[in-house]
Amino acid sequence: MIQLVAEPAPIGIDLARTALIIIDMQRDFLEPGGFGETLGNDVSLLKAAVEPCRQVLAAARKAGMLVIHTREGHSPDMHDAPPAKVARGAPSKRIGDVGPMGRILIQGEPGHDIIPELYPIAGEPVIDKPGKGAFYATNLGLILANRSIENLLVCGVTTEVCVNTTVREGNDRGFRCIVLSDCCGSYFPEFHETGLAMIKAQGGIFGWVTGSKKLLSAMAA
Ligand code: TIU
Repeated sequence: MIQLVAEPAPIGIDLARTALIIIDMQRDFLEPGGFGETLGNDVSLLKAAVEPCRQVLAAARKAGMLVIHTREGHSPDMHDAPPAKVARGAPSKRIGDVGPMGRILIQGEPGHDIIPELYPIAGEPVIDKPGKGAFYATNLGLILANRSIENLLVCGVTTEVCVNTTVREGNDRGFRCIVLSDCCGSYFPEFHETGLAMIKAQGGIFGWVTGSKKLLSAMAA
């Protein structure tokens, strides 16, 4: 058990029943020329989350925790891509179009892959998800059940989109979701702050929020 300083309240967690889940730290969201940029975003805003994430990933590996990575994207035939998702908005390139990192948000393309700093190692499940939430149309719930996981430490991008959706899904499934604020990022700083505030409001309506330094010092104690 470790005792974590968190908001709205401290929480004790058993690391053997805790998974680190790193959401969509893909080149398509973090590097120029990918999906994030096609939507009109400044992708450099997500960079600050990389180093804290890397430190938490190293600590989780050292502690022998279950580490799960997710990637948002679609199969090359795009049968799993809802037309409403592909057609929406006025992006410079749509999902499936060819960009500098290959086809936008398509599995197997360079842009779909996880950034080198956080690259998965052997034994770490990588969940390919067609939606925002990591539970939707994936086997994440099965993987967590098979390892008797009760708590999720959540990192990744973007705070108000795929992180928030996954936390809400996890909360409804009974997981204690603890979001590491500096390990998440958004193209909209105000959405990052509000996204975290929504999770921890009302006594932690969706979960807890803490920072990587608080987690790392609790794990070292
Ligand atoms: N992973 C994720 O958050 N997908 C998005 O599309 N996010 C945006 O903020 N656009």
